[in-house]
Amino acid sequence: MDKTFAKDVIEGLTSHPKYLSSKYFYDDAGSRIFQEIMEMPTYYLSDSELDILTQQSNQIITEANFIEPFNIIELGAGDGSKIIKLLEYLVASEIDFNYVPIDISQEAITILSEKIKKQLPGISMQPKVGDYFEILKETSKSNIPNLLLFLGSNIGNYTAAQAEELLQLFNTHMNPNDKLLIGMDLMKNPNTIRSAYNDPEGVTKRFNMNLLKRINTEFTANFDLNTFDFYCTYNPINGAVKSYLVSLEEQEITLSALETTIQFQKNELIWTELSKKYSLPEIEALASKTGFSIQKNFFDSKYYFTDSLWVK
Ligand code: AVI
Repeated sequence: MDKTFAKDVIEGLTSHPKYLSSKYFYDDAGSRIFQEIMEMPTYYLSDSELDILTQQSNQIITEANFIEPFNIIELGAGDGSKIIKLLEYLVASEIDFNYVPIDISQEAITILSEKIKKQLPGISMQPKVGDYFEILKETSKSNIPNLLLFLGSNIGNYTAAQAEELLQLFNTHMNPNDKLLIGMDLMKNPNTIRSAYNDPEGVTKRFNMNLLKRINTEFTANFDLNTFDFYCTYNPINGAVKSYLVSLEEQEITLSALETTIQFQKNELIWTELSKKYSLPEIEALASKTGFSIQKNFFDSKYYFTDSLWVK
């Protein structure tokens, strides 16, 4: 049993209001549903970042100005769909680099490795499954420069305090000449943002519901998915998309393996995810608060998203 997950589930479901962390969405089934989300036309984030990396990989690498060889360390690499254009550019330009994708899902890393090997045979790659910081501790010992990638608006899933803590930790594990390329989703027409998360096909709903399924499997719980719904809101003032599961009835859920029962009122919420959208001044402030400065922002053609290059 994953003891941290167990502790977090008990803590979250016995709190008022209830919450669960979206970091637990990504078991193998959840990672697969997330790939479906990335393919949805309304989920513009993937297209925007793909646009940046297709059009501007050359400028990003020129701007980073590394002595070769260098490492590209991708935190939360997923299925590799975000990075492929950058890797293609590096290979085509005969640049000497080593790719280190890191993810918590073994299945995602296996899919990624096979895909990259097939598309870019001969690439130097060391895929790793596990905790970012354990792996970063090791890579920071090497004396070749590191370009850290934290793409896909992954930072948006952290609260302000968590994001600061995480970025400060990145900073601590970076050598003076290392750089960070961080993907951040920008504030924009609120309807565009709402459609990305409130999809009519219900894929995002399934993504959230999968967390209850996971709890059923891992802790022998009896969540009946038919008695829960999905709800999400976007607040254009603070840029927060917040996702919830809603109990459709008053009910008691038993988590047998954790010897815990949880009471739900009718329409009671479980907060499952924050997806934060940033303004440019907020990005500046976050960088400087965490020991970085922005070297350059790379925007997509619609100005929906930035891959922001940060230096220590
Ligand atoms: C991984 N993360 C940046 C996604 C997001 O947009 O917050 C996860 C997601 N949640 C619902 N749709 C996609």
